[in-house]
Amino acid sequence: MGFRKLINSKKLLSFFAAFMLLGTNLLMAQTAAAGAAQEEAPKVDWTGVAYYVAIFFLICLGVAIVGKILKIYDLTLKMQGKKGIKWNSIMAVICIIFLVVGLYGAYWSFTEQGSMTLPEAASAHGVKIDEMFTVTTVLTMIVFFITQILLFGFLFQYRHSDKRRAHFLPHNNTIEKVWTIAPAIVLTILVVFGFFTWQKIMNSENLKDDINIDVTGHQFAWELRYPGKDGILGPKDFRLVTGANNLGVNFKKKSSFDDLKVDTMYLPVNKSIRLNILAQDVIHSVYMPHFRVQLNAVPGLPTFFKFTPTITTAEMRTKLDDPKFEYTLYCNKICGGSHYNMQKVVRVVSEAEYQSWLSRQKPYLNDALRKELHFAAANNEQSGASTNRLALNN
Ligand SMILES: [Cu+2]
Repeated sequence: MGFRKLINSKKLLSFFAAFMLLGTNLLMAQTAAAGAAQEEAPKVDWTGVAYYVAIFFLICLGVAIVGKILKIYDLTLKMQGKKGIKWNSIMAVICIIFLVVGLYGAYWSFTEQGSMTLPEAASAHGVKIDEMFTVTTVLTMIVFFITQILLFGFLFQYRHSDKRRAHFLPHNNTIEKVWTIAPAIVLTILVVFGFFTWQKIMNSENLKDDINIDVTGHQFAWELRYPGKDGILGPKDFRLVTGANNLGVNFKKKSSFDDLKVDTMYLPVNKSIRLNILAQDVIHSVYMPHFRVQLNAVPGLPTFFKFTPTITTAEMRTKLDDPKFEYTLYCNKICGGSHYNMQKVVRVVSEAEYQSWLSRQKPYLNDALRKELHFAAANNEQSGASTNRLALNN
């Protein structure tokens, strides 16, 4: 029983939690300081988690002390036969202050942080996603403002008064029905609206003029593979992955020979792009915020996303008045320590620029790979496909 009491003790648990928090914070601070020590004299950074926790506890202590003083003052008033402090009125006023400050906070976050939202969608389906987002935000904001004003307004208006008696309302079917059915209808409309939009976006038909691009994630980079002149990406097999052939492209198949390895993702404007999304180790996520594209890359579960870029990089630079603007492909699953490294520049260009860029790209089948695979045509670039027979190690 003694032990049970011990583990149920709230004080002890709170102390343990505070201790863990401080300990972790100190440990993190030390690691950071150790890294910094090599370059310059270690600086003690007091603005860690523990600093804010301490400030919070101090504020709580301050509030508790003021509360106690008021309580004593209240008791002395009563002992002198006077009327005590009107706590209900104080609470009601605090509620109104909370409402006004809170509403101003919501307004402030819209006006201040609102400028941090993404620029206009640069893809055809992105416009629909933005519309959906706007409708949902407007609807929820209307509900938010009405409910908050009613909630705190009622708290103020109907605070305790000796002249008024509260009505006991144990159950009311009409009210229950209204607050169950009304949100259910609104949510159903939103979900159905979203479902149809998603169905339109997820066009699963593999059209001939789609540009197929393989995006493979591994810790910590994205690998991009474009089809060559034949427009077909060669097959891949994880058993063929080696240092040089890190995607495991099957070079027994002819369609693999002209595949291209690229660094920057170039996309022709107004063309349907099909991203084949793959992962080699852990779950990554293809995230291209400007095109409103995001899909997980799961090992062993190849998937794809089709979209059509509509605004070129140059046009976007003029629109944003930012000559250095680049579209980017990120990983937005925290997939490990260097996850932040998983970024690729995406450039949307005209068809002509795209073709000229494509002609300058290097084939995936480079010299090192030819050597590794004992490729017959290692020293003969001119040889046709017939001599491109492979003698794999196995
Ligand atoms: Cu990742």
